[in-house]
Amino acid sequence: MPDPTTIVRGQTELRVERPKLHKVILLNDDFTPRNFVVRVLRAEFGMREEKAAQVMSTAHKRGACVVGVFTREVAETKATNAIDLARKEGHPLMFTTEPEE
Ligand code: TYC
Repeated sequence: MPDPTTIVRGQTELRVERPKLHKVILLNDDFTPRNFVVRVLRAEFGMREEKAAQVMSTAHKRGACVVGVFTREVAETKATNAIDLARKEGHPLMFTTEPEE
């Protein structure tokens, strides 16, 4: 956990901490079409075609790939939205989130 910082403004002391960041991880499966994975990465994570294809390919080969790092709420929302997109199209694609060390 990062050290808290104290900010002093006149009579007021504020203790601020950087929020802990969380990784969104894309998991491989044997069924979701590659081009659909790329489409989800573009739609939900704002990736360009080339980057999305790279991330998809890494997950395909290694079993998983970090998609991005966000505050906890943003990471969870993005993972949930991406899973929902896949379910709507009948694909088992999965994303997980975990705190960064
Ligand atoms: N392995 C899938 C296939 O061969 C493609 C795929 C890649 C699925 C990455 C999920 O995270 C994934 N159709």
